[in-house]
Amino acid sequence: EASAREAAATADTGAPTIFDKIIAKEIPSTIVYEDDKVLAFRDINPEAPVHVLVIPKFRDGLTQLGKAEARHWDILGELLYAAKIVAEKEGILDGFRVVINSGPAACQSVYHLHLHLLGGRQMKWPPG
Ligand code: DGP
Repeated sequence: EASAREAAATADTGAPTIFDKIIAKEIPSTIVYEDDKVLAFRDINPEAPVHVLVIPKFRDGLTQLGKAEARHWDILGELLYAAKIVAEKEGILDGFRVVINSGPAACQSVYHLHLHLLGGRQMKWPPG
């Protein structure tokens, strides 16, 4: 039986996404961290007390982790380090989780690479 989450998964068409509008501040979001390359904002559908999305401001073909190329090394590192900065700001350095859904089989629904930072509760393993 397909969950609503699985049903929301879409294909990677390379088209602009809602995250471009969030970066441009054309639609509102609750921003928790921003620098010249990275934006972090609260997920609209939180799965934990802290659920922040960390995204590159420039997509450069990086619709999903599965499309990463060597030229993306720097931004991939920036995203992971920004997740640590946000975890510290949110007071969850004692335990947090970072998730990247890549592609339809992982239920990716927005094709602009993003890292989910989750915490503020006891996380379980394995994930679904
Ligand atoms: P993923 O399955 O990894 O592609 O997750 C995409 C996430 O993006 C999902 O948890 C919900 C979130 N999201 C989608 N649209 C919006 C939006 O307009 N604003 C915010 N803050 N989050 C959004």
